[in-house]
Amino acid sequence: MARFSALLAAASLLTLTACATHEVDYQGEGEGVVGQGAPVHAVLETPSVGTAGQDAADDPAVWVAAGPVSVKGRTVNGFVAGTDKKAGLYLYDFDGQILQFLPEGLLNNVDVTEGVSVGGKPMVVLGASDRTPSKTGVSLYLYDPAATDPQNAVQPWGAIGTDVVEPYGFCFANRAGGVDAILVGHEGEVRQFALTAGADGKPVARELRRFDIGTISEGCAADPETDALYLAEENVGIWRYGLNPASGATRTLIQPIAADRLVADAEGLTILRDGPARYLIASSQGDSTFPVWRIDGAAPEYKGRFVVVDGNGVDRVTGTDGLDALGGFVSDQFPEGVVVIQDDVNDVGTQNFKYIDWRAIRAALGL
Ligand SMILES: [Ca+2]
Ligand SMILES: [Ca+2]
Ligand SMILES: [Ca+2]
Repeated sequence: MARFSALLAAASLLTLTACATHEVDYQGEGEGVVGQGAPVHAVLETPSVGTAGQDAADDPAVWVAAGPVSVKGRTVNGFVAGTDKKAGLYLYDFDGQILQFLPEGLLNNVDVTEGVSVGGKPMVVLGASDRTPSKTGVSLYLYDPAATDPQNAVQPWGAIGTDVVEPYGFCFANRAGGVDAILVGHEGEVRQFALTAGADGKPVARELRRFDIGTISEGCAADPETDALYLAEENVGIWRYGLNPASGATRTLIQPIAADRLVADAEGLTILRDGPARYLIASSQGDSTFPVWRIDGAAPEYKGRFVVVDGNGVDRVTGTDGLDALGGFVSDQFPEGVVVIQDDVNDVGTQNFKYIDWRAIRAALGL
């Protein structure tokens, strides 16, 4: 995403001055050197996002339903949401095909959660950091898993307004006390909100906590079971904060930027549950690898790194911004979980998302 070293080499001083507080997208400057990691390949990939010259895939989110649901007349058992940060939000099925596109503007990071009822109905909520100048905050979307009419789809719900200049990272935390929405600003500003639906059915966000990470940050993943909130500071490393707002700004650097482990930028973060175990997976964007930690114990335990190589007719993955993972049964192709990863350089067309079988990663790392 940020790729500031490449950016500085490529951009003119004029451009930098004009965009001092805004991201300039990394585009097609080469795939760079891929670091050491256990090789896996993707099972499938989505179509390229957007249109020619608009490389803009950024961040996915995976949701699996308890049973068959309907999206735009298609019967599926869940979906992958993926942002095109220059155009809006895609919904894909577990075969990588497009179910829906919402032309919602400059959406950057997206996450999905259950745990919110609207008008007494349990709903699926999607949230995305929104850099559209007229909106800056978190744009929210609703999906009704019980509706079966042919037009049932993800729909705009509302927004959380913020004082963050450039909304960037975003994740939900489904805690025992309710759902929190956590926004990370480009400059490392964190805003944590309690998200509910009001009597009028509209979203209500109450700020619970704010703190500053320090410098440019994006990746965000919550683990309510251990009361942990993991945040990636792109040029510093991965922090663990308390998820409970009462923990304030107390934090531990679980992984500094370091050769052969986590190479700047530290980008996307996600957590996958596999039986009793939970794993934190990060995007080490600078060397196109994915370090993994087991996090259900007292302290994170590093388990190794994987790389996504060419295979099964799908090109390798490099320069990843966002990723998301879900353990357990997803589909026949992903019976024990899926990891969806943004690919910065697709072999044909613009950027897209790759789907990896969790079993392949587990085997490659000996988990
Ligand atoms: Ca995400
Ligand atoms: Ca690629
Ligand atoms: Ca491809």
